[in-house]
Amino acid sequence: MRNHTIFVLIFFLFWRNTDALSNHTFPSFFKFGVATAAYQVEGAWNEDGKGENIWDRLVHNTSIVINHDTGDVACDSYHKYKEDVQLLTQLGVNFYRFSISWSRILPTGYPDQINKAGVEYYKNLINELKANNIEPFVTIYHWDLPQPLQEIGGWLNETLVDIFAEYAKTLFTLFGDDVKYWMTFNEPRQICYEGYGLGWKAPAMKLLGIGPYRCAHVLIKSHAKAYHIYQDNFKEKQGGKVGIVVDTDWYEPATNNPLDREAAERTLQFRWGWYAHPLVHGNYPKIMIQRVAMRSKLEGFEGSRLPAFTPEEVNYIKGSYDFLGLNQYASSLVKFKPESEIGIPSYENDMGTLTFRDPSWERGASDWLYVVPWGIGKVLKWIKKNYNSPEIIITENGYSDYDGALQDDKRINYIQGYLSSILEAIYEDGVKVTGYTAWSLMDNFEWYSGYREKFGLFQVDFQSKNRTRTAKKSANFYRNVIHSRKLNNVGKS
Ligand code: GBH
Repeated sequence: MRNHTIFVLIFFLFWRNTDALSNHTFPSFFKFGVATAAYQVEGAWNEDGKGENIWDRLVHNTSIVINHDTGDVACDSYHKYKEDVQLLTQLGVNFYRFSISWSRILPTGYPDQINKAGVEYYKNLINELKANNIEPFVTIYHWDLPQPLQEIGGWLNETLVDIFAEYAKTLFTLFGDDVKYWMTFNEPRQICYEGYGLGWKAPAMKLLGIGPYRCAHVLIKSHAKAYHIYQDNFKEKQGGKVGIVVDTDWYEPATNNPLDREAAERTLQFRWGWYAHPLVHGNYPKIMIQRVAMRSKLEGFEGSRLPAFTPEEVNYIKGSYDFLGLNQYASSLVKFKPESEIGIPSYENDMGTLTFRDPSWERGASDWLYVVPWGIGKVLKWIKKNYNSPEIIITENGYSDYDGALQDDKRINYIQGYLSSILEAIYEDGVKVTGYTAWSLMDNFEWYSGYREKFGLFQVDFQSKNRTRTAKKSANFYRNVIHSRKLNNVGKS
């Protein structure tokens, strides 16, 4: 652990290692992994004492998900985790990023009942990983809130701060001897904007200009509290790291016009800065505080729709991370937009920019997944510059298709292009990227897109009871990258 940190430090003192770049070789401390999330792969939604969560509720009670697909069985990883670990050893990954299902451990959401079978499942998974020399990277919350906590308002209720902290503490206590990388939240923007703003994801609330900010406020405080609990009670003994996972597109100004450039920067602030700025600098980005206050006032609100942190909270939140996780898939172009009329409060109008995609960019199956390898390099440089050059782990990156074909050359090109851009950011710009995670180990339940969009390195046969897994060509490709620690054929596509 210590050695690793010192090595990373020394490396970045001498980062102008252009030989390594021309060889396309990854630094020796750089780790490779793959990711999944509990609701997307586990299945067993009501087995062995697991409680109901907001995704169980959403798939069973609404028609939001395509084809009425559900995660009831998904990849059946709850029963097939040993097989999953075999796939991981085939790839030769250094770590596996998975999430823990809150309601499998605490069926009511509260720590009054601990579900033994749930604890055992994750102990078994972790033991199996360690027996195969694979490090567990654990996401504490990947979108599946226990339903009883939704009944009291979910992430709009401030008491969730304490409840989440108790859940996190339970996990540190149960698994912290073996888990050294913790991520509190996966993509808070999706939780808050799509869950409490647009209503696309559970709990599917449409509270455009109100819900997302209140949710984010509670999440950020929850994150900070979990971080401090770890710092104060576990860090010394367990020696792990705690971070958060924030996603963003790269936002490229559509033209060189200063107005477009300001709009692109503002979009990054509303997207990545919304969460990273409080953690690194103690508060929301200035432009966000200004704009939400300005529009709130014109709309007739007493105060800003963006809640404010107290000075004590600012101190408590500032610096509450050991690393930042970055999920990065796509890019957008941004143009200046004239101020929209005052009407229904909305996050989009608070941001007040126009984002769109270059029609010449190649697209995956997901309507937002444009293939822009240089975008990830620009995001990394931008984070380095604006957020005190943090340790960054790429916690997700990947490509979707519809057919889940074994000959998935487009996925290979995608990963190769993005990895190449990451290498450049490390060697040419000194960005402290210490790991890369491919999304996903296998095809799985893609939220409102059900089983239609497939991201896996392994194909899953969802028609078979067995949920048979088969390696795609990309699994082979990724294995070779990990084994050689090198990118071959860069530039070819
Ligand atoms: C991640 O979400 C999730 O963590 C993971 O569970 C999921 O399976 C995976 O990626 C693949 O989707 O700017 O309005 O065009 C990433 C989801 C979806 C987040 C698109 C940003 C932007 C839509 N991303 N979204 S928009």
